[in-house]
Amino acid sequence: MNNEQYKEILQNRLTEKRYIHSLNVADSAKELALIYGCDPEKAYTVGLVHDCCKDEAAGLQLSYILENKVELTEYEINAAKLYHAISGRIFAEKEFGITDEDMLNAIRYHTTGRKGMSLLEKVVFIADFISAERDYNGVDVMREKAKRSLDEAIVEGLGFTIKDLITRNLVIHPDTVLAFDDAMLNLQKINQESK
Ligand code: DGI
Ligand code: FE
Ligand code: FE
Repeated sequence: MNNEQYKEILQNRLTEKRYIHSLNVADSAKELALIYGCDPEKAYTVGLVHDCCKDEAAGLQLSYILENKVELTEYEINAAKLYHAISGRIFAEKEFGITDEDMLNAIRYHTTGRKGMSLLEKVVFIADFISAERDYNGVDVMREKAKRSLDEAIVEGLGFTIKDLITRNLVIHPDTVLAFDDAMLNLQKINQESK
């Protein structure tokens, strides 16, 4: 299947708002891929499909995940917002025919991030924060950091997410913490070298 076919399916699966978000994340991911040197076409496609299950009811996503023999950890079961990354990865493989492991991982980890993310995973993770329609307080800083360093942008973005989760009394997934620390350690290594 090609991007045009994905778009047709997504337009039917997603609200208009989320469909526009998906097109914008695809554009941002391609732009970042060109800056940081990973495959721009893979980045565009992953950006396009990354939220393919997000507008499905949580209960349906959960049964789809379990039907496909994916086990949820205790950190995931009560965090319905995390389901769409897991169900989306399954859908992308089964319905979109995507087989590239790196692309599938970029979908799977686009919400939490994880330790040791590939370049493509980082690019998609950050593209989701800076897509054209995003207008939260601090999006300009995120856009600047995204151009300068993916690790800096990850620390900024996850710092924002983690603070927000704490304020809302929600479970912070271990992958979220590990992604933050991993990016922070990378930055500290770079700072040490320049001392
Ligand atoms: O799907 P999008 O809205 O474009 O963005 P996303 O996939 O990054 O999802 C953001 C949501 O995920 C937001 O409501 C916060 C939630 N989230 C991200 N990391 C964690 C989390 N929720 C919990 N409980 N724990 C996390 O670690
Ligand atoms: Fe998402
Ligand atoms: Fe998204």
